[in-house]
Amino acid sequence: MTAQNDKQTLLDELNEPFAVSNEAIESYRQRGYVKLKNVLSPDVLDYYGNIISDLVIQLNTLTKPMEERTTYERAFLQIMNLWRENDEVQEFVFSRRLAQIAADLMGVDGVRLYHDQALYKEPSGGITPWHADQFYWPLASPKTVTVWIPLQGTPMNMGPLAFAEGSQHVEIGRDIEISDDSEKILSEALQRQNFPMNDTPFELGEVSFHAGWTFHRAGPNVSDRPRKVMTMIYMDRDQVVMPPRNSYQTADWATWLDNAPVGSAPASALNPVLFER
Ligand SMILES: O=C(O)CCC(=O)C(=O)O
Repeated sequence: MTAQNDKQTLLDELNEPFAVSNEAIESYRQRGYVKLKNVLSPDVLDYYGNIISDLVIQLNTLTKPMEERTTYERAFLQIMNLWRENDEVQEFVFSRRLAQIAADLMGVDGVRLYHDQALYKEPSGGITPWHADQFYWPLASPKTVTVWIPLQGTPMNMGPLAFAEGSQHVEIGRDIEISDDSEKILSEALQRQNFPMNDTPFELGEVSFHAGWTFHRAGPNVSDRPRKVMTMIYMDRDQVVMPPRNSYQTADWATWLDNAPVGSAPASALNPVLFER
């Protein structure tokens, strides 16, 4: 096989359909997340993972020692919208397969990209405190979902993503940013309400999808390897921009939605439709 054929095989895999079972869809809707095995092959993860890692190293500006960082900074290196930096990363982020799964889970006819982000938890990196992502987004409907793609198998000592099952259904803690406070307040509130927690390893090729209002966290990385993760955030194609409710949403509106008019669909070049039926 030529290198060109090899590359085409990887691209085909990224764009071919993936059958999502009714059970997985039902589980996502009830629990607010789902973990799916064998969504991407080791070859795809290796090829695109290397390109993403090179870009993370190139673009990262967070170099101060762990002891001097805030809780948020200790959680991960966070590099956003890599698709705009590199054509091959764009191929990965624009995967029709992943966007189709997002559409199936949300039960919508099409999805747009909100933004992508690499989240690299370094060895000795700290916890990711409990939070819900949609606190940061000026989006009217809860039809948002993040795919969390570990670029290596992720055992417990690397800090896999963990979920409070069903927590998207209750309106607690929707005004709390990621912080020591969010960890304390939310872990107490979630325990009080008896949400079961799913905190389990990820096999290579396994990914999770979690809804914008599902509370999630991750443990520290106590291994000697970086926990490399790529994520894409999708929204319903017909999602509507709402007036920002906090300073983070004001910033997100400009950065990720190109200040699309309130009340309209976020339809600028920053938010391409990645899948449509
Ligand atoms: O990777 C992590 O530790 C946190 C990920 C997360 O919060 C997210 O993708 O929404």
